[in-house]
Amino acid sequence: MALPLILPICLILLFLALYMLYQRLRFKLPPGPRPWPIVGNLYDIKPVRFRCFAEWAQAYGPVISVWFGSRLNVIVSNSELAKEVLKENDQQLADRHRSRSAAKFSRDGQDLIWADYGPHYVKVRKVCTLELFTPKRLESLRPIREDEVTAMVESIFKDCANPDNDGKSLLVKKYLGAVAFNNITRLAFGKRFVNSEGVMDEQGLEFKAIVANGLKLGASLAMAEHIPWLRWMFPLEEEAFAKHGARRDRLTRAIMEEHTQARQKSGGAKQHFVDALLTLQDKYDLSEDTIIGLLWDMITAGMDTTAISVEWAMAELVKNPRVQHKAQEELDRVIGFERVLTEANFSNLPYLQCVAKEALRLHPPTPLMLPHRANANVKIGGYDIPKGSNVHVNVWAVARDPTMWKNPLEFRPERFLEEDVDMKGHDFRLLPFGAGRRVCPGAQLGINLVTSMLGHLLHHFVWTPPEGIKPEEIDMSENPGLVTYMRTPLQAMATPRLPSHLYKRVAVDM
Ligand code: HEM
Ligand SMILES: *[C@@H]1O[C@H](CO)[C@@H](O)[C@H](O)[C@H]1NC(C)=O
Ligand SMILES: CC(=O)N[C@H]1CO[C@H](CO)[C@@H](O)[C@@H]1O
Repeated sequence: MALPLILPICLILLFLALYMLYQRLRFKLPPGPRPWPIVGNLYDIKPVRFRCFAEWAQAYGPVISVWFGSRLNVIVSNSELAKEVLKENDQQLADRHRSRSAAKFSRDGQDLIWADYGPHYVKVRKVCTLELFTPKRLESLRPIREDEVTAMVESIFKDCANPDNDGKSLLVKKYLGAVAFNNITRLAFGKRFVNSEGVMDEQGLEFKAIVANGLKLGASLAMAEHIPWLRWMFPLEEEAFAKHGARRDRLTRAIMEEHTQARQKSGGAKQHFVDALLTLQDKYDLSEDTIIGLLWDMITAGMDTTAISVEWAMAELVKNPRVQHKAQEELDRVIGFERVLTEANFSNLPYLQCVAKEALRLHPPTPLMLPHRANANVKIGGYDIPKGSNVHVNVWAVARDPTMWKNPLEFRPERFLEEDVDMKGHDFRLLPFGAGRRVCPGAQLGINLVTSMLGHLLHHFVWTPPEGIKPEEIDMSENPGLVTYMRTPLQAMATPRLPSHLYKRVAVDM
């Protein structure tokens, strides 16, 4: 039966094998593990990719080739090469590789995160830096962040005080995820989908379902993703993608419509991203697809990254009581026992800032950043990187490089008091937000959120391991994925340490 089918498949296979061979002969590619025909190194890569790539870098050197199917991926693992990628060759390496799901969700890069470098990208990035992430707007949205962080404190306090929870530890992630969800959706959409009793409304449920469904769709493709000629076998997925997109657009349009009506009624625009984008639509010539894409970029890029960073930081603080006490001493000295901290106090809390930085050094939430793609042939570390290859910087490995860092595996925030190291893309030893043209536009917002959540958690509570667990027994291994959760979500005991009237949410209505 299948003869007419087998022949073209064989031809395609042959073509792919020859193509890989051609690239390997024509170019001086970085060294790496030996690829298999068709699948390349896909079956050699261990699930926690950045650890696997760091091991290979030990064996083959700081720049390696890894084949995902027939596509070349280059991973660099030291600060010198990170600089070559993100500074010297920044412009040639500023395109994005879009996985199939990313391509679908972003309508082939009509948003920011998944857009290739070009006029559209430059325009949208300008909207971000000149309009959305300005210090002024971030400052005006600060009450929302403080509302959400104090709501988190209140909800932990209630759970601690509940006699049913006596002697039980808390699942830390639950609280962090809620803040992140509410905070970011509120900054972006200007909506709180949860009422004061913690009950989520219909739009909120729809919203959550869309986020969860997106993750599921994104994860379902691993095989067909890298071996394009297999895709015809999965027609159902195409339909699922289309449905998902339509559902997302419907919800977003409804929210946008609410804002437009509110604006017409009140005559003034609010500070939320959705209002900003709608009022700037004409000035920057933004399509509706782009506005929807941008709003969802903020949700996907901002939500998990901040919650994950705080969870890792809390795990380190439970493991290192010395650091926790020192941070609490600073909070007591600067803020005292009669007030709660605000973002205005950060500048007087240098040690707290170092704790956040040290956590982002050891546990960057996107250890391989996002995949950059070469739009021209370039040279990195003396090797050829052909146009169309993907380039990753293993920022996790760079920040643990023993030739750059003293005792790199030790959680010691003091290192940043001794030597101030920038983490927003100016110092290539520490790149949790990337660097160059594609650097994270939400870096300052992310740092504020992480520092604020950590500060409140430490000022209000003492954190200890669950009963019967020693600090050194906490599992610090990572879950596989583009963003790196803890494999075993952190469980910890929280003991209040301030007068009880300070555990009230500071609600704002905006
Ligand atoms: C601790 C928190 C965060 C970390 C560690 C982080 C890290 C990163 C990294 C590594 C990249 C990729 C850079 C590259 O490809 O070179 C990125 C991109 C991005 N981030 Fe963040 N991020 C955080 C929070 C946020 C927040 C709160 C927002 C917005 C609400 C945000 C919005 C974005 C966007 C839109 C991009 C795409 C930029 C582009 O492609 O040009 N991020 N982030
Ligand atoms: C903390 O910030 C508040 C304003 O939010 C300010 O009144 C107070 O003086 C600050 N305290 C310190 C020590 O910075
Ligand atoms: C629901 C809401 O708008 N605010 C939440 C912010 O995050 C904390 C974290 O637990 C929740 O308790 C709040 O309800």
